[in-house]
Amino acid sequence: LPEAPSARPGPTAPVLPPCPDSPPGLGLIPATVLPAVGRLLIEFTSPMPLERVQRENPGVLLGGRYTPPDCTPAQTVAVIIPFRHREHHLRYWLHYLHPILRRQRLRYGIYVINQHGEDTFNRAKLLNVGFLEALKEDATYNCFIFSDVDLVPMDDRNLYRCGDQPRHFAIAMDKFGFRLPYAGYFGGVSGLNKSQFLRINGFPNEYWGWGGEDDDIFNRISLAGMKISRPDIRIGRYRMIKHDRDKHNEPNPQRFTKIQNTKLTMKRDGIGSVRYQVLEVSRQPLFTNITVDIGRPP
Ligand code: UDH
Repeated sequence: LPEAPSARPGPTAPVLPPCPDSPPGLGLIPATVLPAVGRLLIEFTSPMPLERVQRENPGVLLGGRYTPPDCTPAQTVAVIIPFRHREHHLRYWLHYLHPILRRQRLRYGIYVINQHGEDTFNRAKLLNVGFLEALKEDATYNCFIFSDVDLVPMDDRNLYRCGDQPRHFAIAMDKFGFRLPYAGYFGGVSGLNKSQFLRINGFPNEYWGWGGEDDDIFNRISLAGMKISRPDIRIGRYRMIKHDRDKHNEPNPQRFTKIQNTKLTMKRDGIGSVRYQVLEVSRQPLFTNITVDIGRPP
């Protein structure tokens, strides 16, 4: 009988070379031979059916996992998305990001951390949950990219990888006129490796509602003696999907005083103190959905 093909590489399987530092083919409009323009065409007009995204990304495995077929990546990247009631944004995000991440030759998984219920939203706490739950799924994750669901990079040379300092990716958003809104801005899309994340005790759990948590994270990084690394301003460009303010994510009036106290709070409030209950883990074709009860503001 012919031997059944094995999913696991046997002892004779070829050893793939390491993935390149600068993956070839980036900066080109996909599937064309136009000269390298760097920019991708990003628009959010017609609705994006998930079946189409699935069809166009056959290499992506259940749960939104991908491994390059032709090389061995240095890192394993968990992309963590804080989420509630943004299904149509998620479809665009998956449509644009899967091809970009594949072209970047990353080994990655996509984790949508869905806040259960209708209590006040808490972005940073969801990101802490994403860090822990991704590691439960795969202990080899060593790079964590935290991305809002409505932000799509306009240039595929903005590599979703971690480096020797925490990385801020979304530095030139359309809504801010393609500039940093202020020097210490760390919102939108950011990335830390496992040891950088643990060094700052993860993210704060006590920012309920909109705003401040990204500044608190910036403070944690500075207080830990690290520096933010950023791409070139011409490369770190993003389109944001336009939306109205969400329900139950009103601006947090405490944010201004809270960010004055990071030095005190970061020791007790963070990845070491996060309490939550996972209600469901569901492996979809293009992402893993984790629905979680994170409680409510005191
Ligand atoms: N998010 C959700 N659901 C929510 C709230 C937030 O999924 O109900 C997530 C989502 O990933 C989003 C991120 O948290 O991208 C950040 O929240 P946000 O988009 O509300 O923050 P942003 O600063 O917008 O992008 C603020 C409101 C802008 C109103 C503009 C009206 N023209």
